[in-house]
Amino acid sequence: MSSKIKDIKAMEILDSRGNPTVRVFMDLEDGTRVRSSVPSGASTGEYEACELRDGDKRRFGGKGVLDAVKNVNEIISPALKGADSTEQMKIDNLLNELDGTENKDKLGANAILGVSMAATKAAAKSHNLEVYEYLGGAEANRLPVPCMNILNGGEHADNSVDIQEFMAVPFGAPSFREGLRYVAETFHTLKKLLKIRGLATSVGDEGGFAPNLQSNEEAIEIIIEAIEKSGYKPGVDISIALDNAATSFVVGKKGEYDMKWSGAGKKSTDEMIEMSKQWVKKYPIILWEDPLAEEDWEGFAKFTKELGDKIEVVGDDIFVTNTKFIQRGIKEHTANASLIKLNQIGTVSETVDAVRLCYEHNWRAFVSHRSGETCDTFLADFTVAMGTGHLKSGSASRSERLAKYNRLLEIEERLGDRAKYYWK
Ligand code: 2PG
Ligand code: MG
Repeated sequence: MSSKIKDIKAMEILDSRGNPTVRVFMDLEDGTRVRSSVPSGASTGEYEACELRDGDKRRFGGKGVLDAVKNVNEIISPALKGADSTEQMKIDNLLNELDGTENKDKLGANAILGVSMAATKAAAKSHNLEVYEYLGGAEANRLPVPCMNILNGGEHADNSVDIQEFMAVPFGAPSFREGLRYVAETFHTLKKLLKIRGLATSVGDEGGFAPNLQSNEEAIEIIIEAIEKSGYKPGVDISIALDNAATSFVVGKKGEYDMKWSGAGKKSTDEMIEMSKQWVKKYPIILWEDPLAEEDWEGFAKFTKELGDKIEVVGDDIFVTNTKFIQRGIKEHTANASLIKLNQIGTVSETVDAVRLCYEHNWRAFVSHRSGETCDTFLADFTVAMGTGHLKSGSASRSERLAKYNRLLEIEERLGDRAKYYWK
């Protein structure tokens, strides 16, 4: 029986926002068949690998992915026929060679990633292994702390909150299962609290509530109340993580921010840092992602100098899971962690490289879904394989978010006594 690739086929499907995305089917000579689906971001970094969209306004407002599908079916599929699915690096290199551009502009990172993930899944299945076992080997036994995005703002919601994500982080729980319970309960309590105040309980793109609040601080305070009312201690059982996605606050020139949704108004880099320092003093914040914009490298370093010994400072748009930018960040002490999104860089091997680079320099790697998702659970297995210790996959609503958390429950159960759960 051979784990060689027999056929690859792609099709256009819809993601959780109803926008087109790529699904890839891979068949091996031994009869193995897998499929993988590619996610898509809204608050994207400028230097992310290219997400190829048709631009034909007559279909999905130009968001169709028929060109990417065609690239899989007509260029990638014939070139990869006969390649061994277990040779991940070789396959990913070949995909990059076929593309030939730095940012995967020709074939599209959505076409390339679909195939790259399918190869990992197919190789695992053909060897009767789970994806996390195949990718991570015998050491893959650490479950991530689920950073659950229970309140949405910024570009992920239509409300008066600037900060894109307010995450509940159950780092004090004894296991993944219990951690997930802690934050799911907090999510339900938060709903009750919002209802009592006459606020909306509709949800944003990642399944967190999206109420109109007076300020960003009010969002943090109501979450703290929800943690307490659920019977947990803020800062002991559950802490808070934020993603400003601050590139979306930028107005005019570098270092000028506008917290426009809440009306908090314009702020300089220094004022943003000052505000953050106050919040870290006042609230149980454990992690802060993209506190400043992707081009504000000096501001980021200043932020990390001020707060990096107290909290995890994560770069998302600024690093785009690209070792070139992470390397610069390490040199300039820009942050102390990188967000990890497979589709920002476009192949499994390059994503693994990004995680390894972080580890080599004592940085943390924070694995993330995208705001446009599918029910593909590759991310869950990838996180356990890499042993990153934390991931974010949205809230306790919307099945594309829960699919990853539920897969992690399965993995934890499979691991039994070997399963580990700790923050750092
Ligand atoms: C982020 C992500 C995921 P998007 O900013 O971290 O939460 O959002 O996928 O829209 O870039
Ligand atoms: Mg982000």
